[in-house]
Amino acid sequence: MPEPTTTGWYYDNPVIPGFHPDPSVCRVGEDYYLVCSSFEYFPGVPIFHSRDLVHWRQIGNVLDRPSQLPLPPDASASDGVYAPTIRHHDGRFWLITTNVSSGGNFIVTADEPAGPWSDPVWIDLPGIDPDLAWDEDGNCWCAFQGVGVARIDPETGKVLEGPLPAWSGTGLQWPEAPHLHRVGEWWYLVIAEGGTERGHTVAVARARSPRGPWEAAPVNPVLTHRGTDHPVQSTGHADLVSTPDGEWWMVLLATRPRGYSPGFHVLGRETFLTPVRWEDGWPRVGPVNLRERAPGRPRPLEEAPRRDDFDATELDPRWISPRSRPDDSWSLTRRPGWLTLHATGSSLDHPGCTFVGWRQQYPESRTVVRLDPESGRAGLSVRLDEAHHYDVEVADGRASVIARIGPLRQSTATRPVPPGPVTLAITTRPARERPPADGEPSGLHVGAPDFLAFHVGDDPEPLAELDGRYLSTEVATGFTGRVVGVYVTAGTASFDWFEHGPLDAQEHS
Ligand code: 6LW
Repeated sequence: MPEPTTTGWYYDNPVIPGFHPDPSVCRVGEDYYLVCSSFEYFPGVPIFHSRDLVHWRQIGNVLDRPSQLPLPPDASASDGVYAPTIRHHDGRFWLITTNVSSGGNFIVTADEPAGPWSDPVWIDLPGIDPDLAWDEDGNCWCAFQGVGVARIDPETGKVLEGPLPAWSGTGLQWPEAPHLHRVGEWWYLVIAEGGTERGHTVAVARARSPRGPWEAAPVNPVLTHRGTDHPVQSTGHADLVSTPDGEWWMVLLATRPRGYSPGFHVLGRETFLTPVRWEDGWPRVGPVNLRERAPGRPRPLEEAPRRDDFDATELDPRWISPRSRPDDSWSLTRRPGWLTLHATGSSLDHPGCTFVGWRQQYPESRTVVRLDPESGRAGLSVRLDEAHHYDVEVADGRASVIARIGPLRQSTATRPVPPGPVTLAITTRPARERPPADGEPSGLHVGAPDFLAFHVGDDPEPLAELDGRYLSTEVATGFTGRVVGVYVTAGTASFDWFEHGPLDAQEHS
């Protein structure tokens, strides 16, 4: 909760921590709505609501039916749904995005942001990162990676004019993430350049019409942290929004790398908020700080609970699964008050395994679950993808910690557990808080972004501790971030409750 000071209210960035990249935002009256990319996860495109741009609560997922999100069962990690754009026009919500695994660019619409959203209208336009904007004559314009602009019929997906080449940035790699905004007499084209890694930038051009001609800002990029020692890195992929008072703000993605050179970011690309200053008709932004002055007086929403007791009949929208979540793989009714999972695959190393999880949202975190393994093999896992995950699991009266790193898979520790329900926990801590273990080279120890400790039952000693760098984007590659969740790889198992929160704010249950 931000504290007022003599100079105003302040908030902490990122405003939506964890794997929430490529944010797009729109305002309807005093309400803001924001969406992010979701890649190979189902349901797809998380949607958030806020009344102050700072406090966001997830109200659903835009793509929550398989008919909206066709994904091949073996879609690669970080394929699937890329950067969406959300807009409100003519009393409806419009969302455009790309399924890079199946079908390309498409639009879905809804009367209410929490859904239901329509089935896709597919659009015959190339590339990724599509945008939507309407001009005063009611024409709908779609800008996309490259950057091109086409006039489309958003109801049918037909291209009516173009695509016309627009502005391709200043010459850096990957001109992408375009968003068109009408501000006064000008159309502003906000793009990202330089790639989504440390060289990421935001650049701007403007024109009198979406058809151009485009004039680049006198100083581009308008935002970058490249080459700095700022704790926030990779700033880019931005969208703009104005408040009812006429202030402008930018949402963008950025990372928080830690550990020794080259640094490792483990929570994926996160959503940050930063004020926009207009100077001589051009937006100026940054640096993007971990603590910023808030837009007006905060109007917090009710916070989402950090614990799920599985007392509902539907899964909370935070639960995501790689590629699909077949109806027969999970149940909240078979054993009321418990989440039951049935195995659909025999290993987390391959697509098709039963796993439901939350994005890891706190760098220093604690995740706890109460598991009844019943007759199954089940546990708690932190995953980047099939080739990068750490698991603590129970089967046949034993608890084990398993590390899968690239082509290597190892069971690192094991101990007996009594029959019946058992509590499993995973904590993530900064490396500095963990002295090197006996015989461990200290250089290795300081290089880690964090350490993960795996606990079984009431034992205060972890069953194993593992270096977090192997569950980072720099090692695993791709566009996602850590997801922590429950799984079953044989038979059936049930979970009584699940908690995920900051390390120091949680109580044991
Ligand atoms: C996204 C592109 C990008 O489509 O990464 O950071 C891609 N920007 O704009 C995947 O998130």
